[in-house]
Amino acid sequence: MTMKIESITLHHISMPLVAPFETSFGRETERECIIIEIHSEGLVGWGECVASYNPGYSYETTGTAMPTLRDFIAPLILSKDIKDALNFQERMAGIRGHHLAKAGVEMAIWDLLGKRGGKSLKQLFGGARDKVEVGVSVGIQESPGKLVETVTDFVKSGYARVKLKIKPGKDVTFTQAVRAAFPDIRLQVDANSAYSMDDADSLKPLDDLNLLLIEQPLFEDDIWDHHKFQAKFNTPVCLDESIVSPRHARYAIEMKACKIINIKPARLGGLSQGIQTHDLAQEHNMPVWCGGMLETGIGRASNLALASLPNFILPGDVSASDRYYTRDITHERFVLNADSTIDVPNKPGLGVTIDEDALKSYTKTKLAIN
Ligand code: OSB
Ligand code: MG
Repeated sequence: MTMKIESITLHHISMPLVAPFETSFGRETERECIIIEIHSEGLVGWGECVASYNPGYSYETTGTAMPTLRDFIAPLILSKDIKDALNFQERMAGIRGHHLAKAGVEMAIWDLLGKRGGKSLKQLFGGARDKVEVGVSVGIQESPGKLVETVTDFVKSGYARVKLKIKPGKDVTFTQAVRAAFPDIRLQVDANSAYSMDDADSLKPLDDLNLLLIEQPLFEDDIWDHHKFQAKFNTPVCLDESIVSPRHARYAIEMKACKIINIKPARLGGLSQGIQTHDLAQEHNMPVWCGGMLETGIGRASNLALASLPNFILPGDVSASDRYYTRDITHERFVLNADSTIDVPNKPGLGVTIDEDALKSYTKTKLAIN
């Protein structure tokens, strides 16, 4: 069977979030991304490039991903027979970086592979569960009181694990307030690289709050200082930004820079790279969990399939659709079960169908390449 790529269409979209989302690198009220539509031999595959409008999380933006996809990635696969994700990765070897752009295309290829073979992504990956444990990532709030209120709403709606975004000045007292209000909840924090080693002592009170983990306290390209940070803390350090390939995961493991890894397949360069990182961590008895990038239903379906793998031991940042969007671009909406889980899609490919009217209404630019 062949899988000749006939056309690639890029949909640069912007969707209003149900509530603003603030991290140490900025505040978003709209979420931008690029939806990738690939036609091949009578089938349509969909993918999501999670680059956002500014380079706060990653150097890639929707603005850099559009020409990278058009001028460099698409020409390497158009009219070609793409056998599988590894064959796609081999073709990308000459393009340095741009993982978010590559990952969006790889996702669409997986969707096509699944649809062609009548298998869900979970089946293709060898997933071990039909539902995955999830939590909610709570943006920075103006005061500890406001944060406790916001967390209370999420706990009431059923989230059994809460992640708090922190930044200098809005860290220890904010986290202490939530811990005091919820003595038993599974709680963790994410700094998105807002600190340096000089701040480690001021963050030390976090070590008394029984947190699951402290995510990416230091620079986005650092591994070694995270080793020094981890040595000072009992709470496990979890790396997000710093792990940009399975190779970086190995560096972090060998350097003892973290005890947990946040897997975002996009940051690693694609779902295949996420799976490799999962397998490597598993060999070293290091738990992983699935991070999120405020995905649409397309990327959410992909994350759920990935998180069905056995070493995704901690709950993922894969919340229900209504936590992000009033109207999504997939007909399917993901709902939170009473046990703080979300069902893994089980239809062929990603297992979602596109609401073309919604997609059109959010589109800023559409570019067909063939
Ligand atoms: O660091 O995990 C992060 C969103 C955008 C960029 C970076 C991060 C996040 C989140 C959101 O935490 C997680 C979600 O999709 O719910
Ligand atoms: Mg993070």
